Amino acid sequence: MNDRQALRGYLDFSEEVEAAVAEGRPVVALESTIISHGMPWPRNAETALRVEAAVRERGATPATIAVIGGRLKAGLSPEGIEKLAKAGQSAIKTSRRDLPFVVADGADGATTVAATMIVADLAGIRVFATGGIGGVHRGATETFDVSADLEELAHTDVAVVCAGAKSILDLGLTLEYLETRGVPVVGWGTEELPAFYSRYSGHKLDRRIDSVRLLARAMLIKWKLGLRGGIVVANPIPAEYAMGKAEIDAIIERALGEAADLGIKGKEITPFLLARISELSGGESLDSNIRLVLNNAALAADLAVAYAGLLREDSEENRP
Ligand code: PSU
Ligand code: MN
Repeated sequence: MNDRQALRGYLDFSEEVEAAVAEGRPVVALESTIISHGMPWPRNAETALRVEAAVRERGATPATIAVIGGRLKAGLSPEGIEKLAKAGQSAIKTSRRDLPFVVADGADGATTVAATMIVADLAGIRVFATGGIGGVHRGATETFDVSADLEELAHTDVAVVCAGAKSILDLGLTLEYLETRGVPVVGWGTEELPAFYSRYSGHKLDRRIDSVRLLARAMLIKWKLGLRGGIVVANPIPAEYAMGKAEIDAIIERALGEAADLGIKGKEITPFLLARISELSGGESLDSNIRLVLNNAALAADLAVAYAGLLREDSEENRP
């Protein structure tokens, strides 16, 4: 039994994703915690479907990733999306440590960036789009709260297109951690790490990239050299949808204060903050959030197209 057959015991491909992967056509993985825990019903379901459409529009196949009835899914049906979207915070937020248990229980799980990377990798998908990644939380020097997303980026071969990370995190420490673990963080058309709702964070990046072809080449080279791990592609929110820094900072501070007062920690903290920020900003942050995810999906699709093209050229060149 080869690896792919062994995987069949746990992983289901949607028909379109299976065909695209088999034929070497571009595929973009999409996460599902952003659906259940990142946005309120019904805009979460609407957005998930729009994001899939945005990927298709640019010539790639979307593979929304989740666990349904204990099966890993690479490519979720609209019913699957709706199920997780309606479940909201009661869906199991599934990161690396949770994955085997959600499968063993035959349960439904919404996959985080870390778990989505794992399933994408198993499915042979190298490009993934989301909103924001997890990172080093503020106060982590006391709490040790560092998202498993960062460890996953250190060893799983998937490029993650995101709008940076929310400043609920300590963005400076997040960059330091990624540097230590050898994870490239590149700015798409920017020298600065974007801060999700805002195009700017004040943290300079080491590398700006303006060409998907170059980025795809770097991915190919990294993995050919056996330099395992992901790449963070930080894509700033389009200026017209960005929020004012003072406004969003005040909301984030308030949400962080409430979380501290309530003693919220562990896997609950990020979903709590996401939901409070959305409530406190009266929907404006939700609009920005949706726009930036669509923007990331389009870039990820372009990157997947470029990467698939390079892989094809590469295999033709190396044909005996
Ligand atoms: N940050 C966001 N939106 C999100 C998340 C983080 O701006 O939806 C979700 C992602 O699924 C991410 C997870 O992988 O939260 C990180 O959770 P934790 O910090 O518990 O690792
Ligand atoms: Mn955490």
